[in-house]
Amino acid sequence: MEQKDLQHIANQFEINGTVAEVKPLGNGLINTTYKVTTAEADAPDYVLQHINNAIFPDVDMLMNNIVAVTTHIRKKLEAKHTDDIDRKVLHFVPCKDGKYYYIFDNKYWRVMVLIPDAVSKTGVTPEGSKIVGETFGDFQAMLADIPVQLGETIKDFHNIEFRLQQFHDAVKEDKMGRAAGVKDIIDEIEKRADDMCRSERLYREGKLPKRIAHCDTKIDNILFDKNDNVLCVIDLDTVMPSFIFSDFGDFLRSAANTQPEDSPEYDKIEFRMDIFKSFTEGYLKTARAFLTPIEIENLPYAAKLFPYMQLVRFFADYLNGDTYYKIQYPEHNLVRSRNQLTLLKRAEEKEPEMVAFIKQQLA
Ligand code: GN1
Ligand code: MG
Repeated sequence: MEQKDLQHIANQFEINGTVAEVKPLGNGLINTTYKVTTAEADAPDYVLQHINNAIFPDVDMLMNNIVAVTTHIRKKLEAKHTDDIDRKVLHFVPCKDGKYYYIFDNKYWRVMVLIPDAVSKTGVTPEGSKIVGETFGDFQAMLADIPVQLGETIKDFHNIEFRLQQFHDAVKEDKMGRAAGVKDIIDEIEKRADDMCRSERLYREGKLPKRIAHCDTKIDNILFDKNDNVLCVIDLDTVMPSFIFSDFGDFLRSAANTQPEDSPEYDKIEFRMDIFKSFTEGYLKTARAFLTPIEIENLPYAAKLFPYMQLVRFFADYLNGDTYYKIQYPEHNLVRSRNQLTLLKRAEEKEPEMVAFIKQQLA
């Protein structure tokens, strides 16, 4: 995209200062991001983002969610007299017409204030996992009493009954003729299906609430200052009503696996209890006050649900001919499926230890 178009887009938003330059920032896989530098030394710089409308079809809902969430968090921080609030919550900037996005060239764009001197981290350590647990527990806690109803930016994203329906359709259609060769995986999925739908059943019975979850819980989605203090949670596109299990389980699915999610070295896959323990300790510290006994009791279930759900999603995609997840070789989604199945089995073996650890934390 040309500099003059990028500057034109940036200028549709209510920014302070004069746009001097717009240049690429970071390397996100979903959205495309730019830094907007303003000419004046005392004016903030901004982040301009092209929103991936293929993954997030309802941009209106998406931005309504994000503005509701950031506004609510800001109020909470103000009530606590937190210092430096502008660095502790993202601040989105409206357009001159009041909307929080601008359409140019059939693409959706948004702007937020750049938080200066912030750094991000990647990788998994027990210390880092404890911070992730605390930070996302706090994020959920601040949103536990948000007064507005948010939308599901990806419908049924973490609904296991819906994911199993997609899997059953894929088996029935068997578009690629792959089902006969992978009966063992179909059986492994089927034999756990009933237990794994527990969350949706509890929800229907009114025993399990949906709250606001981030749904992409990882250390990469936290900004830190230069002294390693947490500033804020970022990447709010998947923030939506869900079970708290979404953040708890999906973090462990990726962080507690000793192998990458597409490694074919299944015998090297372990479910890391050191990560489980430090993450859970951090999470309970900030989330405990609002969690119900049923939510707490089902945290080990959540640690199994997410490898299971990802198995179901990768495997359905394999049967459908690999239309959702990008693949590098024909059996890639099958390898991912076997990897997640192995992780699930390793997590199942650790369940008694998880239960004991949580009990000890609450004592
Ligand atoms: C996708 O794009 P990425 O890697 O952040 C997927 C997640 C899966 C993950 C598995 C919108 O996330 O739900 O857990 O792949 N995101 C979407 O690798 O489907
Ligand atoms: Mg992501």
